[in-house]
Amino acid sequence: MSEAPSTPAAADAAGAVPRVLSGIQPTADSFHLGNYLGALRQWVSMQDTHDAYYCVVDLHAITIEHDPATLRRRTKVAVAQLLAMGLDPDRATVFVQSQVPEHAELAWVLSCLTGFGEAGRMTQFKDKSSKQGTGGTTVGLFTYPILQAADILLYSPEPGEGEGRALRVPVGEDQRQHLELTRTLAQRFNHRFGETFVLPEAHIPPGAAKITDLQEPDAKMSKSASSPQGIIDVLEEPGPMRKKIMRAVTDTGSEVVYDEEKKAGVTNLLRIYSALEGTSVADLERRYEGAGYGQFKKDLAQLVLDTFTPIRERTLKLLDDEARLDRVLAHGAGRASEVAARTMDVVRDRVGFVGRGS
Ligand code: AQP
Repeated sequence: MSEAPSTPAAADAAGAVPRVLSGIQPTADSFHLGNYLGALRQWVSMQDTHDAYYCVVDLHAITIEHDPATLRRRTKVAVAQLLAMGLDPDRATVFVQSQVPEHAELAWVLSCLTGFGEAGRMTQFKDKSSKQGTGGTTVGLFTYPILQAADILLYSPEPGEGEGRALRVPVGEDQRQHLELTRTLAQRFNHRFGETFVLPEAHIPPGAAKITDLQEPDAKMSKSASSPQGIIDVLEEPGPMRKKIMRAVTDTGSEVVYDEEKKAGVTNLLRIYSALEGTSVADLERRYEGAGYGQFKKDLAQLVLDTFTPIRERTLKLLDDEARLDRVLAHGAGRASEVAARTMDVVRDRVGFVGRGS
């Protein structure tokens, strides 16, 4: 692994390379189709055009009850999947959040700038806490979006060097509100302590921003909330994967047409098909006119299998070489730490903390 990205990222009109930062939780034994289409596919393509930082956010994963050995295993499986999907540790900085302690430090500073009511308005917190119940809801779950803001702003292009540089965040639609909070906190910090953070921009893919549950097409496909029949895992065996798609909820009709209100199930499948194949929904509707749901689902299942089988095989191979994964992570943590440490030096100074050497 070389120290600098081996493929130069494309510069913008001002000659600066835009930066990209995103994270994913290691909260399941596999990522799912929603993660892939809503976020991860963009991570891979953006490594060629951006100065890319991608992290597995294990600090976020402990906001709900967890088992230490499971978390450790899932973190490794997450990294292996990211590499198997095409992330190249020479072109993108791939790292684990807890290996860069500045994430937690900046989160504390930002939490002291966040209103209690402001944090309480986050809809993801409301959804997740209502499922956990009062007893199971932690303060960490409440402050989750503030840690996410820290994840992003730590990689804000440097003051001085950073002028004109963008900070992009590829995420699904569900993260839009958290991104807005991040922008608000960046603005608040800049206003109180001087220009420090670039305001990040959400990069939400049109069409695939919200993939829904195969059994409950009005709900988001989710690692923690979907039933096994409602979710397509990237690492799923071909047989069950095909069956789930064939059994996906549709309506009583037979026409393959896009209608969010009346045909939420078929609409979700059309979105998936369109995103995976790169064909417009209108073209798919024409292709399947009069064909019925059976043929449509069969072809979609094949498309999903063709996409995920090579990723699954590469992931399993990567997991056989733990030493290599550890080397990738050490390399990624080193590169991420350089940027994070520089940002925190500025933040500590601006906030008024006394430096060690002074
Ligand atoms: N259904 C989805 N459609 C499109 N994008 C999605 N993402 C998640 N679900 C969908 C995007 O995947 C990225 C990583 O998500 P995360 O692991 O940080 O947690 P999440 O957003 O809360 O996703 P899950 O699967 O529902 O995880 P759990 O159950 O652990 O909370 C994000 O960019 C997200 O937008």
